[in-house]
Amino acid sequence: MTNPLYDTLFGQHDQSSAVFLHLPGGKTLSYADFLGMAAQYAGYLTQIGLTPGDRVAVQIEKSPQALAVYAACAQAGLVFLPLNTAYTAEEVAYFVENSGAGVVLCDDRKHSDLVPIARRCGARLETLNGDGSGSFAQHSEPLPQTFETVTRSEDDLAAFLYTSGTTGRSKGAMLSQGNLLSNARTLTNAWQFTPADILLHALPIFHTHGLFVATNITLLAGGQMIFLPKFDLDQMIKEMPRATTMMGVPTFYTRLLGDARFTKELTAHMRLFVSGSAPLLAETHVQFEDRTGHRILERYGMTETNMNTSNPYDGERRAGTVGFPLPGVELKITDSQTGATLPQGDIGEIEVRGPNVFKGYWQMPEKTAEELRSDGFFITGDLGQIDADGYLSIVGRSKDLIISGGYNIYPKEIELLLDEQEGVLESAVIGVPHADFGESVLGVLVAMPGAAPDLDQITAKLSKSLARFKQPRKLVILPELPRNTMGKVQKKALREQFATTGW
Ligand code: MCA
Ligand code: AMP
Repeated sequence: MTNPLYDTLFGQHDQSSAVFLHLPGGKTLSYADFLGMAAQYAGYLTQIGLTPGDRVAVQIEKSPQALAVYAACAQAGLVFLPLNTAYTAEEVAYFVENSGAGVVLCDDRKHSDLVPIARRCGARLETLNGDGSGSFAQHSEPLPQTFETVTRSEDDLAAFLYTSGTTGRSKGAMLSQGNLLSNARTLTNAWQFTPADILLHALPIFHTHGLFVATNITLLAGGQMIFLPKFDLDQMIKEMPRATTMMGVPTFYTRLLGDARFTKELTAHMRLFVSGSAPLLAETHVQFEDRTGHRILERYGMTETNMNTSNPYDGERRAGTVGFPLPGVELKITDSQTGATLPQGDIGEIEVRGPNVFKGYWQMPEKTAEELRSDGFFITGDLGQIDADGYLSIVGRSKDLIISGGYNIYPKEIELLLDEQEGVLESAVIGVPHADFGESVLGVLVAMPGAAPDLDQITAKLSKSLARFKQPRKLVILPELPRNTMGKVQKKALREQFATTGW
């Protein structure tokens, strides 16, 4: 095998006229046509001088073309670096600079903002729009629909996914071909995916869930995807009858349950519903079963590790738990201070080891060493407890993290910006309960003596720097922040204070 990731996920289909994607408007795209487009992209990326290991940063709308860039990177041995389409130019600048990307692909709307950034970073800027148009597509179009796959090994890097950090600086998680492949194989088996599966795909494809979980499994199994540009309740309900499986964040499930058209009849033919990326309330699990007769299969993963645990396909899917370690994944609950393994039933830090665990953070050896032990165990920052039957529950987080609608938001990044604003002495950002997104962002400010910070002006300023989903939904001013005797801000006390305010 010359290139394990490409050959296993993509190359196996290169002569296949079977449908890969169902697209809006009733169009379909076959595996062979998809791979022909990917080969043209691989040809162009190589023609412009990229060589194996170079990074390709991509901030484009969800489309077959966007997925073909992923395939092209695998085929040409390049590192695929997808970015949230909601990121501002300021945020993108950091990723391009930090990764040293050789090429940046964006859509027409972002182009003028990214020109100076690409120039400063010495990256080539090309456009690729959601409808498939753009300079990248134009330049690739005349090239052959075949490309000689570049030889790679399982240890070679396939993707960087940036994850924010508790220090406020994003870190590029380096994922190898072997990381992605091992998880794809494990999950395809665990969840019994076959060529007969049609996955209803409404997740974004710049994160692990929509890209490596949903897409890699479908590719490996040779199935099909109903590829929706985003979650849209009407579309989900319209397309459900054609699907066999669906994957989503908890917000997908609560939104579906909130619609009277989502009935037992609509889902009777479905084989599997998977949830992850954020905690699924046990109450949602129960309501879903009452309404549809299906028990949602909840699993647990991270950008750095892909999927770690899953409820069983056969056997009891236990509400409020994330199931058992997947085959090949070792999991232990440890004391956060000493690292010692705790007795079964105790609450502690979740640590995982296996072929799924990433290779470290790009050019951040110290950060890597803090989280990835020398024996290969990764310290997840999640707090867990294993019950007598071996089911893992996630009971909290040791890391300061907010998960809103499945997107991770690190308070520190927002606090650093708030602290710079006029009249602000200090700030604390917390997650407060939100009926739709699970959690949403609240910014608590303390004013400088005699100052009266202008909250509207601060909100407007943040919108230039931060993606919309990270922006506080509300800012409040307190006379002081609660602190413990060591002077550390007590976020738990703040969360309790604002828990019932209903944002
Ligand atoms: C959109 N908005 C959000 C979010 N999404 N605000 C906070 N949190 C969000 N997640 C903003 C919009 O910009 C808009 O701003 C307003 O909220 C309302 O947007 P709405 O139309 O309701 O949102 P939407 O477009 O329907 O999106 C909601 C969504 C989406 C469907 C839940 O966020 C989504 O697809 N989330 C999935 C994220 C995901 O794939 N996570 C996996 C990470 P305005 O107020 O200006 O109108 S991978 C991972 O976590 C690990 C590895 C794992 O285990 O999977
Ligand atoms: P990310 O950094 O986007 O990869 O997010 C990973 C984090 O999402 C994990 O560390 C958990 O805190 C959270 N997460 C993922 N799946 C679940 C789940 N099923 N239940 C609770 N939290 C989850």
